Amino acid sequence: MNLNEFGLVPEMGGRPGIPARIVAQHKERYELVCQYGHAFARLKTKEYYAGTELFPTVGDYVALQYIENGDSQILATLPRRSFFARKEPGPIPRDQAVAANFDWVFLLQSMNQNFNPARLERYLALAWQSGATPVILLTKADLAEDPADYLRRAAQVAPGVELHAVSARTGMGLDGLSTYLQPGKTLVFLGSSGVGKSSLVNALAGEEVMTVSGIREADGRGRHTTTHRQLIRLPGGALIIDTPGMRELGMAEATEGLSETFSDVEQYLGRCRFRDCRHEKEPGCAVKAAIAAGDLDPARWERYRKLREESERHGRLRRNAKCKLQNAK
Ligand SMILES: Nc1nc2c(ncn2[C@@H]2O[C@H](COP(=O)(O)OP(=O)(O)OP(=O)(O)O)[C@@H](O)[C@H]2O)c(=O)[nH]1
Ligand SMILES: [Mg+2]
Repeated sequence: MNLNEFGLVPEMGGRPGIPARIVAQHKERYELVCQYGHAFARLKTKEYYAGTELFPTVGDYVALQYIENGDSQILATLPRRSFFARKEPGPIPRDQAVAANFDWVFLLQSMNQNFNPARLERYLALAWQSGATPVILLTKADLAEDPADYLRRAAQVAPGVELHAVSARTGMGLDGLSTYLQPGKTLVFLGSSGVGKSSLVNALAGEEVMTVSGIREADGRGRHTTTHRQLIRLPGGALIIDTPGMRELGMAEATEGLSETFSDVEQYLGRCRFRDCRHEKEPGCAVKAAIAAGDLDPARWERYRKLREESERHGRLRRNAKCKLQNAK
């Protein structure tokens, strides 16, 4: 098998072993592709548990010691060109890499109760931070009386981001995705359970590669059908990472991602009379002036402020936790 069919393989940088790409993770066992085809592997514990290597995630390229009759061994994680991280759910201030080495982050929301522009802002900040380009897909367009209205409301919180209305059921809007679905390019699908991520993978693949199941009628929520991340190669050669719907998307540190997402808001920062303006009651505040003039939506300003606080807080806690660990050594 030619590994280039699974994307652009990075340099091995003199590492031992052969390159491979992770297509799925099942607890401690990884499924991957390499020049010999599909294989299963486990981490070489010495390197990984000594803390010198980043734990691989789906989409990662790794250096592999191939073993023909049994599990191969993952020796190292090769440098990533993009990765999507969120704050790991739970009390420990750690980041969790959801997927790696993709060209586009597709953020999916469906045209029903799931649609939520504030949640979209949160996803966008982390998506821009990933190093790849976000694209918004508003799914289940067949259910909406007026899909253009959803597109308009999403565009208000996503300046400069490409938006598409699609339906896996009718095929509407799928042609518009062909610019992204190029051979060797990788896309990751992210969004709540039930928005139709796997249905869209199936529609694009032209066959049922992922299991799909109905949403709960009462509140429109999904049933967490997809339980592990999976990299799928479409017949045309594009690669999609399908992910399980996320229950919560905790902010990782995303300073650049927030700047990109909220460039319309941040343009007012640094224009106040006082350099240390807190944008509360100070005279000459450019933010308050923009709100008063109707140029800046006060609700968007508040959401920006909250996300930034969350991002900075997580960064602080994470660094402190690291310092403590280092001191304890
Ligand atoms: N009407 C309509 N229903 C859709 C569409 N796409 C998906 N659905 C339905 O939405 C439900 C959930 O679809 P899935 O593809 O399993 O959703 P998912 O995002 O993969 O969910 P998780 O795997 O739980 O994260 C299923 O009943 C699908 O048939 C669409 O375009 N139109
Ligand atoms: Mg799914």
